[in-house]
Amino acid sequence: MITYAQTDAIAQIVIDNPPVNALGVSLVGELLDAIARAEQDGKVSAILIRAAGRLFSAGADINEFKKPEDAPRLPTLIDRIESCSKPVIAVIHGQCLGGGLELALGCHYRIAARNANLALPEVQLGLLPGAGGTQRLPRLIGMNAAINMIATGTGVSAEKALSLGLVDRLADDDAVIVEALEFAGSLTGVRRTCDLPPPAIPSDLDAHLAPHLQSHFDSVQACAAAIHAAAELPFMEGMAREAALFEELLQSDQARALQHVFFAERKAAKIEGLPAKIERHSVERVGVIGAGTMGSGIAINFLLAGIPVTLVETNAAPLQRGADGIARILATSVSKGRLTEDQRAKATDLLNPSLAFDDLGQCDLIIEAVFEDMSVKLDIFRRLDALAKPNAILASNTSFLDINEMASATARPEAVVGLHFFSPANVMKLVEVIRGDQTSNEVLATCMKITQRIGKVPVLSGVCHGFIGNRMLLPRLEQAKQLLLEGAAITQIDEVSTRLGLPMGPLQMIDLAGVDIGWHRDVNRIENLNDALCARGRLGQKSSAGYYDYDDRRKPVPSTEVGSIVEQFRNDAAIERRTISDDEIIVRTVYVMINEAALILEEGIAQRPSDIDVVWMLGFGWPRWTGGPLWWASEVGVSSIVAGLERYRSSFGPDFRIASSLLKFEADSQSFYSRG
Ligand code: 3H9
Repeated sequence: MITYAQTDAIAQIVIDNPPVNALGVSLVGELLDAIARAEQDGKVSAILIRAAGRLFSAGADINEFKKPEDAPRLPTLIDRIESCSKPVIAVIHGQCLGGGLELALGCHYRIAARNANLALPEVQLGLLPGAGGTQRLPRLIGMNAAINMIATGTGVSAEKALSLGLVDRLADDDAVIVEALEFAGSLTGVRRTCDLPPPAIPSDLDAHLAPHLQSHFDSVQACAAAIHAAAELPFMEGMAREAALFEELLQSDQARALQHVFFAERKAAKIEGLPAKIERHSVERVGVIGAGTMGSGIAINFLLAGIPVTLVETNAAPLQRGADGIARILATSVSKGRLTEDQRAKATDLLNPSLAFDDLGQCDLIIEAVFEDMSVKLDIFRRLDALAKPNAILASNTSFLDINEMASATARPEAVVGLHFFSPANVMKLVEVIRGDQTSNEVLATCMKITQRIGKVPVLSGVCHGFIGNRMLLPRLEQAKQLLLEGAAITQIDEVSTRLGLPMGPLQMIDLAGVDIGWHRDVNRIENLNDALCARGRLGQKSSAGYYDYDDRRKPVPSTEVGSIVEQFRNDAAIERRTISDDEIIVRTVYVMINEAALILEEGIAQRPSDIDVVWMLGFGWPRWTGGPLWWASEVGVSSIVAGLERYRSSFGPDFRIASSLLKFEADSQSFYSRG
């Protein structure tokens, strides 16, 4: 796990623990031994700590937080490195994260390759840097810069690290070891971060902290407390304060939830039962059919990943609008500093807008993103079958429609798959990869890989109406409208969700998506509340009016007009208005989703509960600090969920049934997750 070598008078300790050089207990033990060996060796004048592979270290091993107390601990190792009598130099390349950066901070000097990224992302795991990071970093780079890194987990480039004083030297990627050896040879003494004076408290500290402290993450508050300790307490006392805060966070519900999220997002891309060695198709060129908001957003992902895109439309005007939209989004990214001008230019060059359907014949992956009409989709798949390359993957971005039916329009159903992006497709991280009855393993494996390559988190779903995410959404939206008719206020319904941490309630979500989805505009038929709103021109945020009125800044304000529409509907349907409790709203708009998720799992539509958590966190903004809907449901307790659903059973309509798996969990005192 580590190798030890000596070049002239320089000892080289190399961390070699693939895939990410996590600093687990046994590695820490080996490093302690190696430092002792180098210190005792009279022929060694300085010590390099570097790493094999593509990165320096991802930090402490997250799987090992539950290891017994007497195991060799990272803080002990780092203190040992810092107290070493010979100069110790960290040689950093690639990612240097969490405990990995803390180890580097314990070294006396740091040299970084230009490709390095240095970060303390513990806060995102519900933790704080617990191996001295909160005490050493502020001493090195000052309070405000340290707060930015520690309280947000945001990384800094090697160049920025140099300007902050976080590293002492930069080197080209392939020269960093040679330069580190030279640097080590020139050093005559040690320089310990713990000996630096405490950081000065800046006059604008409170203003600087304020935005961070609004976070829902308890870890952010703890980070702020630890950084304060760095300024106010002697080093050793600050370390003790950090350790106590770390222990407290480690036991917290949020930390367990956020670590669940970390592993859930990585597990989601894995398909159960797939052979370990599977041949993936190569994807050199992508075709996108439809240059609307969705198609353009999808195209941007591939362009930014360096993959050429043929964007096809039937008419020149929408094609031009799509290309202009893409250009606008790329330019905005440059102005916001998210993209360099060079990256923008390269992405733009890779776009080929076309009116010729036949151009898709060059593409390895073709994604249709036209409107949700099965007959249009069937026609597209028939035409694609006739012209696409033999190995091409034919994908639909449908949100609801049947992938198997589309596959049946081709003579190659094994090549047909769903790739359901979420809007805005260039921003949202989620892609549901829909497995049709005959989709081949090779096609699925390729889709998992290519969606990861464009920076997305793919989740496998079987075919059903709405797949995983939207299927859970539908009963939630139905119940929200029904609750409105029964007497709940619009704001009351939505606030139950926002209090849970969701970015918006169900009625705000209808406004965002468009009240007119499913509206029979041509016949102006009014069958439900949404239709009635549409008939008054209240189409949602896009018309500045839906369930709410919206001002210029899209702030939702309750609408009196909607109140009277609801009133009229209530009277027509002879529904008696009553007082509705928040408890009822949570059961009918949230517990009902948990029930749907249980059915989704029973039917094998989702592979595992954690995939459902990922879909709702990344597709719908479910709060990460609660671990996703099913992690949250396990915390609430399945028996409470079942009892709630029983209590309001009559509200859910005649076809409603409580998932048998929920009833079994209740009977066995189990849940979606077993608690360790
Ligand atoms: C810490 O340091 C606490 C200290 O302050 C105090 C201690 C007292 N541990 O993401 P990938 C696994 S807390 C264990 O797909 P990439 C990951 O699960 C730590 N395992 O690769 C996956 O496993 P599998 C603070 C880890 O190239 C495999 O490695 N550090 C760890 O897309 C590949 O990962 C962080 O929060 C870990 N620390 O991204 C950094 N990290 O193959 C967390 C990864 O079975 N890590 N694995 O699915 C990352 O951000 C990314 O993994 C990284 C690589 C950028 C490094």
